[in-house]
Amino acid sequence: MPVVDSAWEEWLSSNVARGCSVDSMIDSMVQAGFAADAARAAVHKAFGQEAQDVGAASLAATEAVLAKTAPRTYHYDDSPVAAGNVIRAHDRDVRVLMRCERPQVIVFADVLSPEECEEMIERSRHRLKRSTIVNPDTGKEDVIRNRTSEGIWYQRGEDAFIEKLDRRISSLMNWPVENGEGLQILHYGVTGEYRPHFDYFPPDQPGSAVHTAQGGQRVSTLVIYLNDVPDGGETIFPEAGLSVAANQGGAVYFRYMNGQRQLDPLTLHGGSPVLGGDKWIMTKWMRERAYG
Ligand code: PD2
Ligand code: ZN
Repeated sequence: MPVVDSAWEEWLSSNVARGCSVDSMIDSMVQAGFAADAARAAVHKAFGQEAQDVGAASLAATEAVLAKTAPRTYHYDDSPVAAGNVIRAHDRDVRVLMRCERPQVIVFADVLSPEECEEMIERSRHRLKRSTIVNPDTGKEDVIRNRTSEGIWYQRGEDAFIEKLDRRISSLMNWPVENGEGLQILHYGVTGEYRPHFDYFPPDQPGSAVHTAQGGQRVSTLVIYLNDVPDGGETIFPEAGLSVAANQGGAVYFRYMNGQRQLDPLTLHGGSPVLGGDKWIMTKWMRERAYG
């Protein structure tokens, strides 16, 4: 049976920081061979540690009360994204391919040019950090099963190129650039996947208050595809029965927090396994307020 060694500690803290749910993390550890009790204890410890670090327990309690008193049915108010078939986004015209109202999902083409996609990939290729663990029983490297990818973050406006993309994305999402987290690049190889999850921080989980202390809750996401994935790798919304294919320069937008601070459970989503080739994405998460 595996033990919580330094690789697992790192996995735990990075998944807490990434906003993964308690249940999904326990599930992944059990699938990797941990006993359920041991997995539960390790995950709760990881969340507890973060909450203590910023003294956020009272914030967690407040968020939990808000979640209980909020109306149960998510109200679909108007999305901030502009109407029309083509949206002028800062320096570029972006085509709308599909809009879904419940959940609020929009598929775009041409958010980035092929050259911009290639540049992002080349800049990132050598800076990726692999998400692997060493299996103490076999000594082999095991991939983390709910998120088999490797990634890297860029600071908002870190150079002129990144700043241009931050501005374009902010204009497209019609949300202030200051409310955006830094861009994240993820790379998946064959079989790589990202199991279904919410991008928002579940209010009833103690670890969430740590993440919302700065900038508030996440409100919307834009996932941009940096390459054509030959087979598999779609972004899926299982509760809505939606699937978006990865086409270079295209993107999927989804909004999960409305003006009343309700969160939309229909935005459960994942990256389905890559079956051929590889997959590169760039993700922007927007917050309620200025972030960072
Ligand atoms: O790779 C994807 O399609 C994907 C799926 C779900 C990315 C994310 N979530 C994300 O970056 O949050
Ligand atoms: Zn996601």
